[in-house]
Amino acid sequence: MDGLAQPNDQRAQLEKLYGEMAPHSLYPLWEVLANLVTPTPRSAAQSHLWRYAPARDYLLRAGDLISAEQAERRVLIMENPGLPGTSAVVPSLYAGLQLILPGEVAPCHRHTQCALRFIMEGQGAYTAVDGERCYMQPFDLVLTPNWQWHDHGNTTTTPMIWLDGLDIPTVRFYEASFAERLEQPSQSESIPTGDNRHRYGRNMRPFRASSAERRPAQQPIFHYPYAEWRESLLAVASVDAPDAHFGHALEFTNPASGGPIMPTIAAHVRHLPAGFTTKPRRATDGTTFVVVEGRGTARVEGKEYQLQERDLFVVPSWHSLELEAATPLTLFGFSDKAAQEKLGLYREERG
Ligand code: 1HN
Repeated sequence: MDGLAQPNDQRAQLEKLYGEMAPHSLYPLWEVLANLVTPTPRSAAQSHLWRYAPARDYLLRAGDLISAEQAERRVLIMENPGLPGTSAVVPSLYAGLQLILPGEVAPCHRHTQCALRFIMEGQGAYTAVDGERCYMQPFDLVLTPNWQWHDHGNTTTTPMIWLDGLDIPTVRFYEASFAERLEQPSQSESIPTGDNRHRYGRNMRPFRASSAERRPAQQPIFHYPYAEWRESLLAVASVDAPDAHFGHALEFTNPASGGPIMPTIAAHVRHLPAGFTTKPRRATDGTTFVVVEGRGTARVEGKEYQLQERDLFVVPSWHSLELEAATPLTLFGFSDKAAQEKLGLYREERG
């Protein structure tokens, strides 16, 4: 054996080898290993703030140019500036702002992507999910679980705008997208409004899997009203000392599992008393936030964002977040923590 080539030769000979292998779809791991298996996460995503007022103006301009029916869904994608061309807010999730104008219908379809809606503005337009209409109020959380028929309609006199959060990039990654349209634009209303909450939402369920079952066993609830989560969060805040990293925080749960709201997406709300500053914390779930109430500052890896009501911002994986509340500050957030926990990947670090 002559041993390995000398350094000068080695590079040239390796390059020659790579050149000959590449047409055969073979590549050297040792050239890319350090980028494939990093000691800590290196997100390509960036932290970013979307001010609500200008986003709303663009959305209303789109409303003058294209109907909900024509667009199928009239949505401005909140694309992460570090992930151009991906329609992703973090690598696994999608976020967008959707507008439905008075009299409009966003036609009925279903798909394997699951969706949440967090209502930003308007009063009483509906989302129908598998035959049941849910009339939406600001800051309600509404789910459209995987493969459930859904359409939206606005029978009110004012525009309705909400945040859509979907696992589109996750489903794309797994190459598991299926979708279909219903022939008619709206599904028929076969179940009375509120039925999901009456049957499954009050720590009750139909007795012994009886004929009173209306919803899929794994996703019984799809409406989490603001009036209820706010009351809970403020009641907790009035008796507990704030957690150093979160303030006061409550997660939305799926009563079927006691776990996160959907298989891929988790969502929570948090409340910081006026003047409270959190200690820094980072986690592997990049999180998209909505400012529900109040003003404050978010510091993400040293970058400062001034927060106002209805602003939206994203904190990528393993980016340290500190929050400072100028007034009482309430945030909604969603992430892929649900999927990461199932895969044994979720980690956090508290500073
Ligand atoms: C969708 O079905 C909705 O139902 C919103 O409102 C946004 C983005 C991509 C694919 C499907 C909706 C969507 C979407």
